[in-house]
Amino acid sequence: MNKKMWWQNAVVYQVYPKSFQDSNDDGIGDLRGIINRLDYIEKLGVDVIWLNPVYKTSNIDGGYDISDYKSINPTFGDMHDFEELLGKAHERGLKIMMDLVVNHSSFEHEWFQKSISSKSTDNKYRDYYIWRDPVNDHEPNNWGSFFSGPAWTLDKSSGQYYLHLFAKEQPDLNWDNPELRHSIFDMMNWWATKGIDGFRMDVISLISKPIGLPDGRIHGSELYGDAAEIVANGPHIHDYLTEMNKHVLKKHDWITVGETIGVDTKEAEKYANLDGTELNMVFQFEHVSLDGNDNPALGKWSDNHVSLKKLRDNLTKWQKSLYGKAWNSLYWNNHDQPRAISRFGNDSEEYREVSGKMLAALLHFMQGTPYIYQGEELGMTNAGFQELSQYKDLESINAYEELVEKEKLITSQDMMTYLRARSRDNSRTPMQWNRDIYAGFSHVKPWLSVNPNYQAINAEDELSDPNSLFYFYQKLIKLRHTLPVITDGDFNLFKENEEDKEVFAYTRKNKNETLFVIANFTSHSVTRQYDVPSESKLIIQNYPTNDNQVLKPYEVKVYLYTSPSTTLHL
Ligand code: TEU
Ligand code: CA
Repeated sequence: MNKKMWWQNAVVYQVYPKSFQDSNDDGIGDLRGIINRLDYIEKLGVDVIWLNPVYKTSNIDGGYDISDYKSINPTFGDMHDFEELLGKAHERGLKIMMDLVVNHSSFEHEWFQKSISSKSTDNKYRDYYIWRDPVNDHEPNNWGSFFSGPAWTLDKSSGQYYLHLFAKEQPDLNWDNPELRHSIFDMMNWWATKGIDGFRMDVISLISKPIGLPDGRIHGSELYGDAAEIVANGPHIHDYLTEMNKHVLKKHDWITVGETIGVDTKEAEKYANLDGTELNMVFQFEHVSLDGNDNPALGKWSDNHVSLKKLRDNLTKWQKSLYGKAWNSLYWNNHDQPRAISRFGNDSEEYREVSGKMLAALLHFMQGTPYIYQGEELGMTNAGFQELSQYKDLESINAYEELVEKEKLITSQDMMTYLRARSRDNSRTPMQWNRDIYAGFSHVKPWLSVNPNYQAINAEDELSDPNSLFYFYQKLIKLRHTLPVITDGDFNLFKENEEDKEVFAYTRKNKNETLFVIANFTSHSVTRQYDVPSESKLIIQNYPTNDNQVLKPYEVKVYLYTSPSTTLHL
């Protein structure tokens, strides 16, 4: 694959349907709501909408527990609504990428219902999931679930345990069974006939389990072993994805992105290789795992702030390692991560907008396909919940129970602080459309509280302000579509920037053009010596004025100039 693929020049907008727009006043977002907001998404200028799961679900984990891969969650609408959404998106030149959740299904899925019904060898569905006998009257191994508690649940009637890396209502599918794999490939091709434009593949790095299912490492005072690090990138992962590519992906001009927990740059080179034998790109987790708790037993639960050096080193590593070999995805946040401005910028009234613009520019001038999570383009912030009862996400609720009540590892007050910093609900609060009650998301009380700051942060106000964050994103997207160097240029940290604690600066360069991006990560002014050719154009900035060599709080400036000639003049 040498020519540029369409998705290398694309920008993706992520829609979490439950929180985007309610059209029928039940307090829950739906497909009709998305249809009604297509003008808004089109105006932003993105190319692709990634829809979080819209399938029939048991509703345990925000739709990531699918009970029927071929039907639509009735709370969101029906298949006609879906087809209408797809058709109307296509009319506007917007593509739709669906979520593919096939590491596990819901326990209510027909396959699991048949699987659990009997362990007889005539029951071919038994082997669609991962069943094991108890070991010394206990779970088959020490693995913990991502959502607290053990990763195994006993089925009393057969006396065997089934594996679930997530909730017990999300049993893991057995990818070592070829018939299961082909059932999934058929289902993917069935969606292809509907005309969808690709898949985001949920925890796809976890589908090939290690042989013998050995115990995981126990970190600190944790109760369970770490399954993720030994399950990720299992023995057959690349065989299974190559097979999927052959039976499904290579037949379609799709965008595909694997959500890949536990993937480093070496592994990413395989998943997202430029020969196109597996996936187009992956979501790596490194840059969103740098601010975890110093106590490994607490994992992601912390309110630490990552140092600029660590963040810059990590992003630089991904930019440089994948260059010419594989393709990056670029993201600051999504439905599982806290809001970017609250985490990496500054969500105070004074600096919210300017730091949001700085983060946006820094990411959007890197190489890869950028993902914008709904509300990011408005500068939405973390939820700020004060009560445990405001949280709806099972990960948060279970973690509180396990860490505060059961293990007594931390105080309730500390956990509330950590939830405010890291709960997945921070990004799931309803989209802020306007100043009406419930922010224009619904006319009734939404399923999750609206962030009270919707009076100050909402789409309607930003659409009427030419200097808003919304239009800044719109401009970044336009620049990506028009300046090839953003897609194909190489990446280099600005000289001697490796140790800088305040400034992140880099160049992108191809044979014609060079970009110079310089950003102040702090809330004070700094000065730096940098020279750009006198004919350089300042193509985007987040302050109305530019003082040479000075960077105001969270200031970002991006210069474009002709690449210095590399030919020798004798
Ligand atoms: O996420 C995988 C996953 O492990 C993380 O979301 C994890 O929960 C996060 O890093 C916080 O600790 C995917 C989906 O994106 C997520 O919404 C699902 O809950 C999960 O898989 C199970 O399907
Ligand atoms: Ca609704």
